Amino acid sequence: MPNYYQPEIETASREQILAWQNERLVKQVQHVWDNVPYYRAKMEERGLTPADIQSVEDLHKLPFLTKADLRDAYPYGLLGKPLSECVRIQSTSGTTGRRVVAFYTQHDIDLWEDCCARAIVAAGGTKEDVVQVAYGYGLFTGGPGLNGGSHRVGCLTLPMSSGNTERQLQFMTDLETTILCCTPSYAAYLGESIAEAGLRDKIKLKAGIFGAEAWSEEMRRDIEQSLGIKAYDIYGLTETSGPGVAYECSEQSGMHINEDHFLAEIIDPDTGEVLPEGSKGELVFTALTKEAFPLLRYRTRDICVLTRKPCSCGRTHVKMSKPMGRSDDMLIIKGVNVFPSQIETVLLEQGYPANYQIIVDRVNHSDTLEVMVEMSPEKFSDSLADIHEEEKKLVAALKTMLGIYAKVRIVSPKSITRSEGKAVRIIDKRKI
Ligand code: DLL
Repeated sequence: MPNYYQPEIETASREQILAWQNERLVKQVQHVWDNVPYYRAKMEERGLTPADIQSVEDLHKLPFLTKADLRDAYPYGLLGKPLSECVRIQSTSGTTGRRVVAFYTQHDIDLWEDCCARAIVAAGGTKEDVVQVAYGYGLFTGGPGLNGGSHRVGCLTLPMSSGNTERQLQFMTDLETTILCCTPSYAAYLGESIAEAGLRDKIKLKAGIFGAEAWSEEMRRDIEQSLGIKAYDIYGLTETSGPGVAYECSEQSGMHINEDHFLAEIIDPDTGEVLPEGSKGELVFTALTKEAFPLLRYRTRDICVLTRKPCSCGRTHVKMSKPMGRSDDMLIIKGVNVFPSQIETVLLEQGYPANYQIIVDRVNHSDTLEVMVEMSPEKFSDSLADIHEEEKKLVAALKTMLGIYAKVRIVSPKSITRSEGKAVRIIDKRKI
């Protein structure tokens, strides 16, 4: 039995989970009312007091928080504990506007690491494992989160951070790493590098825990093949601690949300209306146990579906689908909604690697979409006629998926820059 499986929590009955959530929500709303004037003012605007929130049923009455609120309240406006009780910050990689800074008490860090430990155990991790953490360390939550979780499980933890691929492979082979944690795009790159270096026989990996960016089922299959592992998804965001809000189990059909800590809702992104279970919409989280950064009804912008279908692993916590893109990542091209994940699905289905870029521009007042993808070594051809034929096939497949024309450019292998963290896949020149 793995030493960090928590069946009393992870397989608790729905009634038990609801009882925890009701009790914790009431307590958390009081905590926020007493300590976060920014949110208290939002509640007062609606004529609400903590007495109006008696259970999860009342959650919908509370106002939302958005990234704009985090920016308004930057840096200390949403803090729920005195600074003297905070021991850490983490921050988003945000490229525009002010960064989002999240705060942690020691208690918050302990709970965060518990959540990451559950993810490692769900991927088959035990204290016998050697875990290579190749997410970035520092302000990004990936490295510190999985590092903490790995310690809790008792694994030998390699705090590699991202990059320096040669050194990653050396440690992976010398120390016989069994579990790899990094972004899926970096995992794919490591897979390529292992094949190139002829190291496949020396790799002892059995599992990978990959997240922080969108990745398709086709990409999962490619990574599983190239690394000879089972690849598990993990989800989270800085605002709610970091990785470990939700994670995949052996069934690999959605990620169990740690519902004892995070209360999830799905809303219509346009109206804010709460949608019934099984609907596709924007994921909203209420942190039930966080002290220093206790966000209530935080809009993630991630679009997904929640399901309570029984899971073969025995866990009872609700599952979220892979995010189907972010409502703010969705491209609107000639009035048509295009999610980058749809393009990735077509490319991988047609036998191309996940090394691609989407370039959007506006020419003569009309939007243009171009997809640049690397030729896979198996399809390598010097013949321009062959390449042109292949491009035509891709144009047709993309048209079927998206309903609009996309120009396709097949480029030589290795010509698109590899990513060690989150991949940059979209270049929207309309915004530049
Ligand atoms: O990416 C935390 C994390 C680190 C998650 C390591 C998993 C592993 P942020 O930098 O704040 O935090 O970015 C959060 O990344 O709102 C999603 O849009 C996206 N994201 C995170 N995990 C996944 C995933 C970390 N498994 C934002 N699939 C989120 C798709 C993901 N998108």
